[in-house]
Amino acid sequence: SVHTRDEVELPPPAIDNRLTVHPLWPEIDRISTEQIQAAFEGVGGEIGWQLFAEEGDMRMYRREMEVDGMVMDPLKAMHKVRGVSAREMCHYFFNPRYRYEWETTLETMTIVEEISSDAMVFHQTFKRIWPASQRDALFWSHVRADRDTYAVTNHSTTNVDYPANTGACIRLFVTVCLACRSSYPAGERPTRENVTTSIAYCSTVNPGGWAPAGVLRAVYKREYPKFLKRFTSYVQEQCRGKPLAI
Ligand code: 18C
Repeated sequence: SVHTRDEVELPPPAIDNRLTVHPLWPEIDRISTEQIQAAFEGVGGEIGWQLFAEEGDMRMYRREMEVDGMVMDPLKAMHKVRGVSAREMCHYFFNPRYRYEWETTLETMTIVEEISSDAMVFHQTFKRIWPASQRDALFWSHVRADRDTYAVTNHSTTNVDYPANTGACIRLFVTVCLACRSSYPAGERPTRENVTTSIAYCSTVNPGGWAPAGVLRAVYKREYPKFLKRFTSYVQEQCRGKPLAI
């Protein structure tokens, strides 16, 4: 075959038929559609969004939100990355083969179910932050092309084989969307040299149980910029010298 292993495993341009017959499909489709639509909506001037980190083309905003005394600040980040496509970005974010290489909060990752080429269920445990209990998460992950956008949506789910709050971990709940759009000069062919990808990353994490607000907001402020910078430069490194996949 003329395809490399990476090329055949890139996110498919259309929804995999195996996903559309899965019991989770209606939820996966609804939440992914909502998340992708909201991802590139502006934060500038909107009430409540505050800029908390800025570096080069990266801007991170949060909205302070507490529910029953628990911090659940939604986060929205915008970034621009040169030399990689939206599809490549999403490939590295979705595919578990690369996760330990860029995800620094991770302790363990288990594939719970491989639904289709574009959807999986994961169980993850995270590094413990003193003085809070360790956290885990169980979530589906779905990658799709939606008009000019490639996006990965992750959202918490349940599974009888992975019950919450039975061991050392407290289950947290997460909704994450990484939405990406490529652009290149009009009239030119896209290449590694002229392509730029705009990224919108949105995340809401419900800690699931008590966590000191001050510690949590400090972790949040440190870890989100670290994640986005590390992940985007990881993808740039991985793609260097490889043919561009649009
Ligand atoms: O989106 C990201 N990663 C994806 C693939 O893993 C996936 C993951 C989502 C889970 C995000 C929740 C991570 C919680 C981590 C808690 C422990 C951190 C320890 C770090 C110390 C070295 O979608 C990238 C995710 C980037 C995560 C940034 C950190 C967000 C912190 C939010 C608060 C979490 C509350 C946990 C309670 C801790 C008590 C103080």
